[in-house]
Amino acid sequence: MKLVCGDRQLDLSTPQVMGILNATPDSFSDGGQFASLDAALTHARAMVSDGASIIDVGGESTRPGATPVSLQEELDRVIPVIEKIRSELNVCISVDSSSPEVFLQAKIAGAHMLNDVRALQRDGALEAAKATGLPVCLMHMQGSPETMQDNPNYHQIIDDVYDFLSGRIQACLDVGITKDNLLVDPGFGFGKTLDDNYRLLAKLDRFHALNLPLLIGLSRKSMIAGVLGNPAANERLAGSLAGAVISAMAGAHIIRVHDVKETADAMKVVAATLQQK
Ligand code: 9MG
Repeated sequence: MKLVCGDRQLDLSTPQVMGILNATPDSFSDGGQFASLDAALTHARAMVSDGASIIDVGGESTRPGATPVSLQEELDRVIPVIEKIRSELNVCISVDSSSPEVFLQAKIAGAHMLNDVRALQRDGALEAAKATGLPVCLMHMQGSPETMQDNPNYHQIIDDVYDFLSGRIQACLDVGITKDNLLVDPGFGFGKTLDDNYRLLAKLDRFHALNLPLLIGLSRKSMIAGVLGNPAANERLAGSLAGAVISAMAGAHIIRVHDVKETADAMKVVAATLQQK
């Protein structure tokens, strides 16, 4: 399976690692804009050298309880980082955003792919995504980051997430986005209880019926912490690797992570195993 991302192609026949690059002010502390840009580039370069084939650049925190940023703030955070990575590194760049204007400007800046945790539900998002011609990952979220963990509630988690993704795929097809430009993601941690998350993980293979590449992100999330006695974020590596391996063995194509080197090593073991199936 291949994914065409602008002028690049991603080979999805083995699980690919997407490295997380948060272009938020607290992520690259602060000797001014150029120091932050250099720090972002240094981080991106390290992730590429550690085995990431995609760098996901985001300027809005979507953690539970996070408050939204303005469009201008988001643009100011992500666009220079995308331009810098595009000019210096040979890697697929994804932009983690839900804003139509960010999609359009990110494409001009050199992004290869869109990653939308709101699955193109904002006004104008479907049309803007179509205009970019870039592949887009449609993620499931119940509610919004501000309140999504208050009281997650499903009739049947697997069917509900599946039906939501089916609906968003259809909405994309209706505006003329082609199926070969879509990926799906069940959205671990986005409006889900601990049980919901593990039910989704256990049944991940159900989502292959959508016939699209599957992206998953569970790195360092509360679903990992929740079964480990709530260690700090930087103490969740082993649990995150377990989740990545379970997902890739169930056929996930792209794994979105903080710890690229360790995950890339784990994915080599998964790939060697899957090759023998
Ligand atoms: C931006 N972001 C945070 N978590 C994510 C996840 O699980 N999947 C995707 N696609 N994006 C995410």
